[in-house]
Amino acid sequence: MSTPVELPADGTLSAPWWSEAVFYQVYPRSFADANGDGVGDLEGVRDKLGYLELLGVDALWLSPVMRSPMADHGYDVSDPRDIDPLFGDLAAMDALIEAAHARQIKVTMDLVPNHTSVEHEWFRAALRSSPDSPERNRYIFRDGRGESGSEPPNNWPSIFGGPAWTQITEPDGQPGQWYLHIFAKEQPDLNWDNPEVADDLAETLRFWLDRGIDGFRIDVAHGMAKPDGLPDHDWSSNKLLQNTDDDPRFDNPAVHDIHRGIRKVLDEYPGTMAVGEIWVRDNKRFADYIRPDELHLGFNFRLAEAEFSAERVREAIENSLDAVEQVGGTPTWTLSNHDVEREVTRYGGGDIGIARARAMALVELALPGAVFLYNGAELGLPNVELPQSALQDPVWERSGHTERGRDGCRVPIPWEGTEPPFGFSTGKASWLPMPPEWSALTAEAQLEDVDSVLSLYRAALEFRSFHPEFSGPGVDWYGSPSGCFAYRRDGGLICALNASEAPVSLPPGGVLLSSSPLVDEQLPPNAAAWLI
Ligand code: ISL
Repeated sequence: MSTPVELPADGTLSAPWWSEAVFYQVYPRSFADANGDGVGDLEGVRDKLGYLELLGVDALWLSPVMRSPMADHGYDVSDPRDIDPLFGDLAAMDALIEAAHARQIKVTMDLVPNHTSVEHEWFRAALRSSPDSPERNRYIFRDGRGESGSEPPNNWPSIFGGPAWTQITEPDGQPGQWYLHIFAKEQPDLNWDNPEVADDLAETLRFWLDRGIDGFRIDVAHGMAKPDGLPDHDWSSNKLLQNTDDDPRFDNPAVHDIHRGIRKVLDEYPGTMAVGEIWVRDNKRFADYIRPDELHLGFNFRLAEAEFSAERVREAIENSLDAVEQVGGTPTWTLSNHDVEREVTRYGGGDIGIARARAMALVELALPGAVFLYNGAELGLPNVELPQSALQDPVWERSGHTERGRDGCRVPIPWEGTEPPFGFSTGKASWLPMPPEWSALTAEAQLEDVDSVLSLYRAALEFRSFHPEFSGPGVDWYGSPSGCFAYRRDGGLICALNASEAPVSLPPGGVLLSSSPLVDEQLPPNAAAWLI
């Protein structure tokens, strides 16, 4: 892997900020609620910048805050160039950007180019217009199959369950054409063969870049382009919320021109960046998205998918490094986000889940490249088993109540105090209920406890940004006992993981940090350590 370089004004070579940044994903609904309506907002985020500075993150990624009827909690955008009143207004966004920059924290935001909301003015115009109109041509409308057109145009399912097509009623009151929605029916897919769509995205990019945004996370970056003729597919092994590499809904070759277009605009704003959400497993095909003229970073989900085993985690790391090496790109690491089960729960829950999540935080933060933390990971929050009556993810309804969806990882952040909503809201309630036992996990309680998950993260982030041992793109593996691994960075940092059931000796070196206390100078099971 080669580290990308950029030439600053003084002529010295340095790596761009994003290439080793720690990004912190704020899920705005769940982060901090300043106006007391039970839903987080932009002012809430601004209030917590001191905490984020203390934690030591370099940049924020805000999940969507644009205008939206919230059918998919903001991933259904009705106006990409405005802030939804639930979260504030443009002035609140400007104030957040300014305040974050004053603390040297960059601000990046989600961009949702694959689809809009059904409430977007384009979609409303499409419904009012005739089948062959330019208004319809901004989306993917087709006539239905069967004699009366009453069958969907092809057999594609939606990622969230049910068919990927919905039939509309034409302006004359007759059953009419069908539109494609890979996600919920409230999220019609845009027609990326229509140049108007790309022009509009460029306008949106410039709109936010002109306001000082430092970059974008591109939602479903492997989506957008669709195959000619929208062919039927054999879906017998299809699973909800998942796609495979042969899935015709994703990773079609024309997508790369779309990313080149995005990159062109970003290049007009030096120092800005884009990271794609890319669910593509083949390394070569994944790497294509981060070629020098496409996206700067691509989310790699292998680490988030790997079970807690030295073999699986090492495989995930080697695979990810191999992928980016093909194009001289930068690795991107993440253990969780707003779509997946939180790592504490994934690794077994309870004390063992926390121990393993602490260990994996050190494994992740020692790697070369960019790291994305999901809000609450630094507090060791588990997934929450919510009562059915509380579930809000569209997946719950669309799956006919067979798939609970993603609300369990979206429960608001406990900030302080002993009772829900734990300072999350200035009001009495939170949009999802918070477990009473989270009183032990509040940021306030953890800040004072040197052994807390939060203290571990703070120490790790500080070492990572100030120790030269974390430099260089290379990762060399040591021979290790079974169930363990150790790797060394070019700069000299060693990271050792013990996922076996017995304590193990550490490689030679001074211990900088360990996720659990050493026992007789040995690394206990479910722990990791940094040495120099
Ligand atoms: O296909 C998948 C994984 O193999 C899906 O998980 C899919 O790519 C993913 O759900 C896309 O997620 C993003 O777009 C969705 C939104 O609901 C998610 O929250 C967002 O992260 C639709 O905009």
